Amino acid sequence: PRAVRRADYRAPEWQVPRIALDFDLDPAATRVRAVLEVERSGDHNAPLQLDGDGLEPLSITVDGQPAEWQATDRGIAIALTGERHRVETEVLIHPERNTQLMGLYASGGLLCTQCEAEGFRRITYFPDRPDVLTRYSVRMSADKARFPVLLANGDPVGAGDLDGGRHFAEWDDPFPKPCYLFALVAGDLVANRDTFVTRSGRAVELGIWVRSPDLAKTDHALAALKTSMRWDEDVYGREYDLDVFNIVAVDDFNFGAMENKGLNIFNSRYILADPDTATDYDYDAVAAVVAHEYFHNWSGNRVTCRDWFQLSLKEGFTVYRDQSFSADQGSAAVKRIEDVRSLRAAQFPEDAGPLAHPVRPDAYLEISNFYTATIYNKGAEVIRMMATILGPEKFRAGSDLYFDRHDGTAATVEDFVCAMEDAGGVDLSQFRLWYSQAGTPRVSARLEHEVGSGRAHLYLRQTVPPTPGQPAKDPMVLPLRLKLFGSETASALGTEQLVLLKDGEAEVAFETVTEPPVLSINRGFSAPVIVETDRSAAELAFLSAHDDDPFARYEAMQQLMLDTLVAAVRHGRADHAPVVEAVRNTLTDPNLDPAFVAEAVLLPSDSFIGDQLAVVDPEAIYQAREALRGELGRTLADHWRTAYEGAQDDRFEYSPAAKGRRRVRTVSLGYIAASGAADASSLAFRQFEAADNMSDRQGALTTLVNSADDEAREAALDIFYNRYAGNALVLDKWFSTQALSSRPETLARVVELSHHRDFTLANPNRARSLVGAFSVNQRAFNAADGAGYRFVADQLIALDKLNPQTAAKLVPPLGRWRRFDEGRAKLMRAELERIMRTPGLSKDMAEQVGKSLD
Ligand code: B3K
Ligand code: ZN
Repeated sequence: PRAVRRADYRAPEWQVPRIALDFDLDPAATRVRAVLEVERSGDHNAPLQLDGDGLEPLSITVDGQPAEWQATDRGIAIALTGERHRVETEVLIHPERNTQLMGLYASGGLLCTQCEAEGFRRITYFPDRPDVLTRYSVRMSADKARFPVLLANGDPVGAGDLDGGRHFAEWDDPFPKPCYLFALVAGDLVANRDTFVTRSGRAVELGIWVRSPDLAKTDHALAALKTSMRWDEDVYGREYDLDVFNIVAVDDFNFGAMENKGLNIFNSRYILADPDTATDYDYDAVAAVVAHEYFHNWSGNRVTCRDWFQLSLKEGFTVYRDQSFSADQGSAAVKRIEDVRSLRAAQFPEDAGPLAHPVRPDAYLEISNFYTATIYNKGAEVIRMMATILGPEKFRAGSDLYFDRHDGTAATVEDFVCAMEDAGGVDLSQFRLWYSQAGTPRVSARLEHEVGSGRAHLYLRQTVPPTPGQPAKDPMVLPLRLKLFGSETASALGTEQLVLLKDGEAEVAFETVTEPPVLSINRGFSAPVIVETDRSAAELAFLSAHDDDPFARYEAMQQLMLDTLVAAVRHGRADHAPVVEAVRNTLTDPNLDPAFVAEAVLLPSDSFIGDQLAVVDPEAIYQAREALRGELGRTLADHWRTAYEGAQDDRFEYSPAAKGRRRVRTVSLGYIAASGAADASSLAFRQFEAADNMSDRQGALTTLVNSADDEAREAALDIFYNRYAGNALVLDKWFSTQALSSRPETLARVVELSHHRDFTLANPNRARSLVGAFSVNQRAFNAADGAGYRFVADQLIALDKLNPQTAAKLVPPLGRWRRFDEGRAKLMRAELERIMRTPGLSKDMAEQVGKSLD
């Protein structure tokens, strides 16, 4: 396969101002008729190139006459003589055979589409690139009994009955859009409906469409939708623009959801929620994804991307917008902690490994592989830094300017940065390196205090590590929020400063530092960097108790835990006392929000500990972490009990405070179990049985699944399985909880589960719940004999035949071989090589595996 390069971008030679699509829907064979009005763009003789993938052409005409067309490596080419033509094609496609879930496919009795990034070419011949903007009118006909509901983008304009038990519907989308935003859904669906009145007084009909048994689980999503619509008006001045906004939930979906104009299609896991089946984490994720897709209506749809290298233009910005939205709905501090935790879990390793790429990549083989944590989450951090540098008013002015200038067009990352510069009156030339240089910058910070003069000096230094194709880097602009605290009075020494570190090295001077200062740096995680300081355990403990930025407080505690755990892995033992005391302090501080406490007392994950080490030793890391957990559990036993009992509610309530209490309960239960208390498993079992909500139930199940009490563990798993048999989303939890278990028999269990009658690779959620979850279980996946690697490779080879996109997403854990000892590295490479040799390997997998081996 040939790489697509950003530098090769050429504007389209033909535009398609209008298309009329006519679908004769049938799961086995659907006939698609397309009438394209095409228009020559500029002075050239190039033929019209239409993409097509797996289409069976029935007829192709130009201006009513059979066309002269050639098959090309990516579709067809038609030589045209005039400025404007009417090109008509008719093709046959087979939704039921579509296991890739790209294009038009069948899921649980529905027919639905997924076109981003390049699925539209699997539906009809079309220039499948985001800079071709077209007005769509769509007609669908289908069997009325099987498919009573027919939805598409835009507004409904007609419907009626046809002969033979069929019916039709017509939809019109007045907004020109790229074909990746096209969607249709046909099926037996019911809607949870409501009306939203925009701030200019237009009424919008909202509908969340599901199969009828799921209707009761849609209230949360609907409420989140209305909250997001209002929020985007209030915070960004963006109003909704069509008369209807529909969301459909489907069970088989390659990722979270899709922002098709006026017709979002969702993985059902990000719509359906009720207390019995969804955890608090699920509730939050539903609201965040609903908001994210809704926000795309402006950041993505009204202003779209010129080419796929600009993907972060819509994704980074929209993630930033959904993060800000979620922060406004509950605890902003806890939200920031969660976002940074997932950045560190997914993006930092990506940026440090063989798949590292800039936020605006330069080349790809398969664009689907670039829907990454770097494009999304690092992209959001880049937007956040611009917001920090500009301040809220100028940032808002910049976003207004961006939307004004580029509404109705396909824009670039450069356009966004220019709008920020123009509205903010700032020069972001050097800042642009965040888009072109990959790798996580490292900052070292050393603070020196001169007791006599009352001066302090902060010495900062930055380095950006080499990444594939980028051996040498320039210094970047790092906005570092920092503050000093006096270690004697425990109060702030001056106000917070925003330092823009632009050079390799810099020095910041502080006056009237009258007592020994402690450095609080990168507060709020103002820059997505790794900070190295020489702060002692005592200083970190001090900050964890006294810093007035909650994120910085959390961060100090994490650093203290990390230093302790890394020392334990390196030397086989470490002084646990400072961590124990800091956790005690946090647990007993009556002024802290319980939700914050629950986050702050959690130890860093096995894999984040691994990221700090030159060579990951999964077994030693696991032992060190368990030892510290046990020590915390035993030494603070009474506190965990008090916290556990104090956080008990009589009945489920969905509020930030109640969520915080549930979180404290489950975290405390985990520590009680880690302490080895004799009653731990009966306590967990009681919580498991008494729970009136999934957070408590799954929290208890996780504790039991990790426990050595075979009887309790197996009983809980059986009860859980039987209670939720038939509920796919909850069974996913049953699979993933076992795949994430720290029990020594996890690998054997996972292999057994891969033969379970409820296991299938055909459903992406299910595949991820077992294979995806297992491959991030650092200890089990990295079993020294390579059996974990072999299992995952076997599954990926099988999955690639069905669904390359979902398979390729699961490659990165195997690509981490450089981080391990020689024995494991060899075993991992052997599995990657075996995958690479598989006949008929997809382009998706070839790219991911090939890069992972390099
Ligand atoms: N834009 C879609 C993602 C499409 C992924 C295609 N491989 C969902 C989102 O980010 O909102
Ligand atoms: Zn998105």
